[in-house]
Amino acid sequence: MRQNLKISLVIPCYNEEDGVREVIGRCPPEIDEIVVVDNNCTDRTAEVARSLGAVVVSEKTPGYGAAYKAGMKAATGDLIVTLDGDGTYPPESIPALIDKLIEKRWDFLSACRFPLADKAAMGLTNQFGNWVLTVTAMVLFFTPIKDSQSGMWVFKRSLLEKMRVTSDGMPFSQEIKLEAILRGYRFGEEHIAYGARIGEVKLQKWRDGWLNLSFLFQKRFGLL
Ligand SMILES: Nc1nc2c(ncn2[C@@H]2O[C@H](COP(=O)(O)OP(=O)(O)OP(=O)(O)O)[C@@H](O)[C@H]2O)c(=O)[nH]1
Ligand SMILES: [Mg+2]
Repeated sequence: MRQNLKISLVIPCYNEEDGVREVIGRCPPEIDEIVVVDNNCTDRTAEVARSLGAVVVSEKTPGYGAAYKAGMKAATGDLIVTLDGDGTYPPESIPALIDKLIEKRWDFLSACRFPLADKAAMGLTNQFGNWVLTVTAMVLFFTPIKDSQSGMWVFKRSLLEKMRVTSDGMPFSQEIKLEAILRGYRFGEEHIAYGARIGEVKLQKWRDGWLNLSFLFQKRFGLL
């Protein structure tokens, strides 16, 4: 509990047995429920997560968005917090982010990775890709945003009733933020320290970057 609210943490995982062990180990006591989504893992992600007290949801449809849809359906908290199962986002910052959401009366907080606390945590092509996607989102949707691709959010679970988030893949991340903004929810960003990844890279940067970019145009022009 934090601010008298029940807190659910949802972690999508595709083969993150080492990462998820570290992430759960770093979770502060304020988190009431940890939902780990096993997205066709072929390693011991599910066993590790269960042994550390997480609820494990199995999702067969591949993809980051499909994993999140299943995990959010299973979450029961008043607030949903998300991050990757790879140790890049700081679980230690969750209580402070919740306090910020309440203090600012926001409905949706997105943790902003830029400027990078650790320059080595993200390659230059990924930094450039993030910049292109964020600027495109700003221009197409006339909205200020600093990090459209961040995977760490804190939001009221009740928002899920109104938001229409469709993507099963990586575009889910920008889509959920744009949905929050376009539906008129109070949206804000707060800086966090982003670190280097544990385990193998899953993102296919050129393919996923292109899919994310074309998704923005499809959403803007009502083609979804
Ligand atoms: N890429 C990818 N990630 C998935 C999938 N299903 C679940 N995930 C998890 O979603 C989270 C985000 O994916 P990442 O591969 O870390 O993507 P990223 O953070 O943009 O890229 P890097 O951390 O730099 O590799 C991780 O915890 C993944 O394990 C999937 O089908 N594809
Ligand atoms: Mg990651």
